[in-house]
Amino acid sequence: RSSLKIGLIPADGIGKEVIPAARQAIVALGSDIPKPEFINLHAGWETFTRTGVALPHETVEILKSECDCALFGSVSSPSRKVTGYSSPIVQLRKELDLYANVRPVVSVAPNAGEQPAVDLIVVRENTECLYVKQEQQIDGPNGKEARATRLITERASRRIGQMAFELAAARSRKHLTIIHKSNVLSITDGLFRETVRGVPALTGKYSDVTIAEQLVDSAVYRLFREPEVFDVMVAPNLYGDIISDAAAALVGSLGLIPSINAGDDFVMGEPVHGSAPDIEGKGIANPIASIRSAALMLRHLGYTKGADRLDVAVDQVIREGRYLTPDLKGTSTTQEVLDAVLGKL
Ligand code: NAD
Ligand code: K
Ligand code: MN
Repeated sequence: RSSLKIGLIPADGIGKEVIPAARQAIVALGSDIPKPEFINLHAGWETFTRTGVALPHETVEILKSECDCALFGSVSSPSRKVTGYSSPIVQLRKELDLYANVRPVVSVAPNAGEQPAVDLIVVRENTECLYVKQEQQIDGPNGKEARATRLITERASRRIGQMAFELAAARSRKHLTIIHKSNVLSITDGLFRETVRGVPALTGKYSDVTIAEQLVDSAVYRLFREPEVFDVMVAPNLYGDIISDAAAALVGSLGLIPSINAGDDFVMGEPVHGSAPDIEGKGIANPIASIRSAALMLRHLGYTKGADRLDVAVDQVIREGRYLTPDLKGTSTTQEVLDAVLGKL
């Protein structure tokens, strides 16, 4: 590639503050990556209130036809049902078949010599489970009655399982924990568990990866008690969402945790956090999750050197502790943290 076309979808709230920061960090990589070209794209609640569409057709088309990859910020989704509105991030993951949400959670030790206590990756299935959003409400004998469909397929479980084994095999501990609740949901979670377990036999690979299982509730408990037991965790969509937010608390802030939404043909970096209405517009959102998401995206595309440089710069800034946003008990602004990172780059 002579250039790298990156779609930017800041969307709502602090997404508009942190995605521009990630863009500047990418630009600072210079010749360590192909020359970046950015394409600004719309999506989100604000787009919906302005145009009546949360995910414009044009955004999807440009991502598919022109972009090599993308960075997504965060959307504000109302908790009540709004006719015609559907979360664009959930839709985008489906449209681009970004079936894996990969979320590394790593604590940065206060000094470089110490081993981090938390060093895990949550691999979340990204296209089904309760997030197929097939909900209905009827008037029944007990008043209103609401139901939701929870979809688990062999195909989606197999490919997310394979991605998880692949990631586990590349790590030093090579340990995979399957998260489920098949003691209660024996058919749906049972299928997920069996299918993931079947990946080594099916592929004839990953014999060096050790496999464990943990029910989702006790997995959260264990995560708080002894996070060091986990290496790679693979989970259906909803459990993966919850577990990765919980893991974020262990390392200090959601503002640190990056992710990629990855498929076979496309990758989209995205901070795990939402639009944070409580701090929106104050200029104090932590840009690190987005900068790290850019690093993950570049790493996924094979630009290891650029990715490493971003991660090292961020690690240095966190360890020094001079420029930290309020979520990390600091007093710095988004811009000051970005400047500190750019200084290291
Ligand atoms: P949130 O992640 O937006 O915020 C949770 C808490 O973490 C808040 O106190 C917030 O200030 C803090 N926080 C999050 N990111 C931060 C950052 N970068 N720097 C400093 N502090 C940060 O979650 P929420 O409050 O439950 O949701 C707010 C909105 O975001 C909702 O509309 C929700 O639907 C949406 N949301 C979107 C996504 C997404 O875009 N994929 C994900 C989660 C939530
Ligand atoms: K987000
Ligand atoms: Mn979430």
